[in-house]
Amino acid sequence: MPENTMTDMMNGRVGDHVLVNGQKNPRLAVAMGTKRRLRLYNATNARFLRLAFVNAAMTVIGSDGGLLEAPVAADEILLSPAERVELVVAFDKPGTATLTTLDYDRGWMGPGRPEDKRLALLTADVSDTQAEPMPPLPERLRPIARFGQPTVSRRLVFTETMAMKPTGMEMGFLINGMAFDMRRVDIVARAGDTELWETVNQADMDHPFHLHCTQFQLIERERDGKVSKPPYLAWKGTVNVARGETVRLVTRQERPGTRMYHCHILEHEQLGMMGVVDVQA
Ligand SMILES: [Cu+2]
Repeated sequence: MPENTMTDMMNGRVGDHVLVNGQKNPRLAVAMGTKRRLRLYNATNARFLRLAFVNAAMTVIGSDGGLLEAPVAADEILLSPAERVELVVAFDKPGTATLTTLDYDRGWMGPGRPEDKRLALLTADVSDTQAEPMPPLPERLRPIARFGQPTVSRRLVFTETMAMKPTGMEMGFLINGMAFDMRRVDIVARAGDTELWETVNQADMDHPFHLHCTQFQLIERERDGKVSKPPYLAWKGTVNVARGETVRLVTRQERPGTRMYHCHILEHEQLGMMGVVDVQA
């Protein structure tokens, strides 16, 4: 494999092809009226996938952390690196139905922004023979417990720096002005405490934020003073914090020990965008 270029270091390395289960645009044969449950996991290093299904209807039934409370119809889904979503796709029209990408600007830096729209990821050939009728989705999938009032709040500010080093320009990706240091504890938390984490992206690129050893619930997003609530309650392990955006989430660590939180783009995490939380009993 060739070494990372400067563009790879800045944006996170993006491959030339997007594969689904190791194949380029694999085909699926289904009868008209079929519903299929698809689990999508963005396992790319740094490609943001804004997904749509042409000629098939998507219903979201799960997130990173399992089932939602109820199914939610979706025209498009933004899946940042490491995010997951679980869908039921209804193939009701004969012909081809394609899982495709729409344009999404994640704040690409420098030249060589890859073409991100109209990539055919998966194609279904829908026959005109009617499938056996399928049962409707249940109205309720499972309850999701809401957190109580947080007793601790934290603020994590993401920034990018560029410095001239003897080896050339070097990017830095920082949380609260600091690059990752394995020997430093950034946050001391107590097991069982409900915590509000405010992640503030003051950088020029989106950063998919991941927290280890637990899950969280998204509370709200804020941009230019405008607050928006998420369309549904879900357990999450990774959330995209878009450039210029503040994302508030609530979480609780149950197990004592030290662990990391970080941007899930490997180059960003390697160049500093990671911290240590020490959870005490
Ligand atoms: Cu990042």
